[in-house]
Amino acid sequence: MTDALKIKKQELMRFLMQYKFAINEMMTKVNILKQEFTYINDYNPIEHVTHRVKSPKSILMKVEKKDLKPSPAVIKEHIHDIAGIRITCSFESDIYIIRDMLKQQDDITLLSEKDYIQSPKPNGYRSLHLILSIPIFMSDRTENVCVEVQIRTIAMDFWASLEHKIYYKFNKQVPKHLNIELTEAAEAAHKLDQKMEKLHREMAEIKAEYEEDPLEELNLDNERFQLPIQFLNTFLNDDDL
Ligand code: 0O2
Repeated sequence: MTDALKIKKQELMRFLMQYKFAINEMMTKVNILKQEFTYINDYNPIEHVTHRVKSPKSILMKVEKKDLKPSPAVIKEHIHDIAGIRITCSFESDIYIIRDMLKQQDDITLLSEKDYIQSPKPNGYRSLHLILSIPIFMSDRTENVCVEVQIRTIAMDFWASLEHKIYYKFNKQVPKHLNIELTEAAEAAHKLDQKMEKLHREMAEIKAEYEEDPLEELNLDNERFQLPIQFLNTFLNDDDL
């Protein structure tokens, strides 16, 4: 490899690293929100989280598709899903709670939002897409980096994964009857989400009525501690001051 190419490869690595760091920052935030929410509301709104940095090959394909000048500055300005995070929730209402929790963080800027839940795509695709910008503190500079966050339910994710496989299996030319069945399946997934949300609400009401948090016990990050009542009293006194 010539020296010039080596230098270019290093630059490319530094370019992609900002996206990796942006994902790391966002993942820390998501994990904190998840733990805090779980403590306050007594259930975990996030089933699982996946992330990826777009491959150089996929970035290049997007550059060509969008007819962009292949320079780092142009790519950074126009391609917003180089860093991608997908958050899968149990219930549709959780999606908007997580969106709001992310939006209100001081160092996060919401650049755009596409709500394919309120307005599904014609094929039935549902998901909430956010483009967020987050500052990354590098050794010699601060970079504001875009991260695409897709938030969806388990049912939406199940459907999207299968649809994605079918789409690529048929090289984007899906037979008509499969498209119709996929749209029907999306509708069934949506009905399931509505049913599960209703059950979840009913359960929450019952729980609020019958369950009490025992005072002498503390649950911190799934670890149970005995809580001496004297300690609790001390804490309350300090807090009152
Ligand atoms: P990958 O491999 O998932 O990253 P953009 O090209 O991003 O500037 P666009 O198309 O308006 O503009 O973006 P949009 O609508 O926000 O959707 C981008 C991503 O959402 C896709 O990424 C998919 O991950 C997902 N998505 C959107 N529509 C569908 C759909 O009909 N089915 C499935 N399964 N996923 C969808 P990429 O770049 O296509 O690929």
